[in-house]
Amino acid sequence: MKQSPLDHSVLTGAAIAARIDDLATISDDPECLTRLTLRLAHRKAVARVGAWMREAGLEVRIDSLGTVVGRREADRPDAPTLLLGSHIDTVRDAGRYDGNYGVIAAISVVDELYRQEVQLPFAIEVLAFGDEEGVRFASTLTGSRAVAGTFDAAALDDVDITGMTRGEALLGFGADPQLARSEARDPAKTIGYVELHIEQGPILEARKLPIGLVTAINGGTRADITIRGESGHAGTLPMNMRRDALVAAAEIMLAIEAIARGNDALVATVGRIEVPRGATNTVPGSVRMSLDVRSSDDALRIDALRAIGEAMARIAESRRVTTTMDITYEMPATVCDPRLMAGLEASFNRFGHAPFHLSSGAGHDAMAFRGAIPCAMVFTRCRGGLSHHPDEYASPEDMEAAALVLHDFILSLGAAA
Ligand code: HGY
Ligand code: MN
Ligand code: MN
Repeated sequence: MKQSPLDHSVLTGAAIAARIDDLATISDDPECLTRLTLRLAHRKAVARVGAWMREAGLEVRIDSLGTVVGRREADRPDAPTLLLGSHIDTVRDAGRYDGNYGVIAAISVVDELYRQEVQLPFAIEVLAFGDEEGVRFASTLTGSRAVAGTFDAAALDDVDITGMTRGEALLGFGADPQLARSEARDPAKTIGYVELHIEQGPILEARKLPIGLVTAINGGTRADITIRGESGHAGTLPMNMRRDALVAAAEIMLAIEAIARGNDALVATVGRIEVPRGATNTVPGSVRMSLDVRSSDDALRIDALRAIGEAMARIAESRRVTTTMDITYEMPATVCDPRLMAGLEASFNRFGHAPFHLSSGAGHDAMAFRGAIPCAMVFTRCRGGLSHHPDEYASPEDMEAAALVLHDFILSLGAAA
């Protein structure tokens, strides 16, 4: 517990980087950073982040979806609340900054307010969501959707590769998903949600800018594709008699790539493919693969999904296989709130940063607030644009720059109230 508000400041790039490195030691995999939602490493990270929140003077609780909620009261009753935060779950073999930076930076900002004994006319909540990546379960953003009031209980029936449902995993985590609806914040009493995040792309680095202001977050669709042909003996089945599901999948993947290459505002990825019960000497009879399609333009994304469906039908017919596509996640593009952006832009200017605007190709918890609570994001430069990769890196200087902007934004919000 902090001895006195005059302790050393943690609102520095070095202190943020040190905590990111500390949190990165908490992994489900001893070989690399993997922290999937509701697994043991997530539980340990919740404890570590909760301790840092308490040191920052926050009242800490774990909500019914496993989100760590650190709350700082206003200097008056019945005040609105400003939401800050990001996520602490990761992909497999992840970088350590994606999500974790935004949570740690928000804690550093609130810790500085506590150290400075700043009183504000609004409450602040720092939220460490634990289900942004959607790796363990098909759907995602359950924690942020619950806070935004857009939670869909169907997500509790998602199953992981062991057959455990999300609902069971939540109960095992000590959370009670039946209370999810009670997590919704009242939009009338919520100023907005502001998230700091690494860019996960090459634009800020290419422009030699440390930070940028996000205008919109691209919409995305995720699906599971199944292709069924017929398995057979690799040595005896003539090529012209085969209904090889994996070769059909290869042709479908190339068709998906060609469709996405057709428009700069579109990206499509097959990130995962498996041949259930496959063997070297067996012609693959069935294939399961993932699909991830994104665009800043929702109509373009929907049109691309239609074109992918048509290509699958054409290839299925020519190769005498059958295909199915099950949509597991759909999120329209999210436009960031102009008023929050204007406030952040004023802070950019006060620190002499060009308020460069860019859209986000990556999805974020901020998307969950779309249409419910105003949201805004600030990006930091990301070396080589690399992310979802162990070499992901953001410099302490750039991470500090975004955190100082957030701190200034909060003080100016308080002064203007
Ligand atoms: O997939 C994404 O864009 C995010 O990193 N979950
Ligand atoms: Mn992220
Ligand atoms: Mn990510």
